[in-house]
Amino acid sequence: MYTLGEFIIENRDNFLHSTEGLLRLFSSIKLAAKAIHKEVNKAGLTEDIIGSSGVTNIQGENQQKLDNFAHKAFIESFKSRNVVCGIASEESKDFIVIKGKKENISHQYIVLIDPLDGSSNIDVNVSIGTIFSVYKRKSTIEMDLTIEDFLQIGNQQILAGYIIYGSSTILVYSTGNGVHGFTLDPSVGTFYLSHPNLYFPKIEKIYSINDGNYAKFSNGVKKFIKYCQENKNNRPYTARYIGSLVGDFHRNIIQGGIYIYPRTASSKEGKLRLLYECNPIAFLTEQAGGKATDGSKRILDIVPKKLHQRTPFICGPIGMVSKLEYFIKNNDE
Ligand code: AHM
Ligand code: MG
Repeated sequence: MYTLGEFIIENRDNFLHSTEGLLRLFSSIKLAAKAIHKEVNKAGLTEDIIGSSGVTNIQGENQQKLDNFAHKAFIESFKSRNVVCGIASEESKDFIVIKGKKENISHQYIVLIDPLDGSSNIDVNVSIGTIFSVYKRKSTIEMDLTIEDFLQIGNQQILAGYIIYGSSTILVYSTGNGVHGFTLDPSVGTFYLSHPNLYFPKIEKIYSINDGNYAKFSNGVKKFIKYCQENKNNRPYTARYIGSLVGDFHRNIIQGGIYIYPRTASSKEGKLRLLYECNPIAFLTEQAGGKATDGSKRILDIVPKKLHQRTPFICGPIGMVSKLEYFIKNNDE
């Protein structure tokens, strides 16, 4: 039974940056994840968790109480470990600067985070998650942070991952050497290695898309859905959609499937956020032998222009994603 900490130390040669920094980052992430795990498990018992906080967030969406709790839990946890110098969160308009001791070389990481993804699922006991992404700061340690420290291209990520609060709580991450999952044993509060080397399986059987938006999809996307539904040559596709990116992705990486949130007639930029959701999931996708694009461009090559930028998002096994790109290219462009 490998703990997450033991695994990091054992595999330290695979991480090109400071092992101490990585351990501190995970110390913060684990602490906040455990606090959220505990709150999620009380949902329904206390008024503090269920429902809206009454605030509209920067995304123009109704912020849930747990969104707010998760945002604060991660900020406080990162502040306490002297490893992160700046955070941008899906829940806050501007980036947050964390002052640290200047001489500490570990104190140079930038975190981009969606503290509670899939929040429409909180009140109905369906899986939700946290998605995180880590970069080295671009400015020197003597300078103030600038927006350029946060608007980095996805292929510069040094760590990306998610925590799924589902039937169990699982932390999945990659530092660029495969994708590994650790399950929380709540009785001892420890994450143990449970899913080493996650990789999209050869058999592709799932497509995940909110087809309630069907009328607003482009012809290419509509044709791909029909392609998945037709039973030619015994193609085995089935549809599964939770409405929680972390939950949908976690299932798809284990069982083999594509996740699609395309642009629609009413949302030309799509719905998902490039920096907090798409880049980290794209990083994991590629590390697991898959492909992540916006329909034609690799997600990890997109140059971000603003913090809360949205993008159409497709990720999954190479064959399925390439097929969808083919339909888009031949019907929409
Ligand atoms: P959120 O960050 O506000 O929770 O929104 C992101 C979520 C994703 O987890 C999910 O895949 C998608 O929004 C679902 O959107 P929809 O309800 O339009 O299908
Ligand atoms: Mg989200």
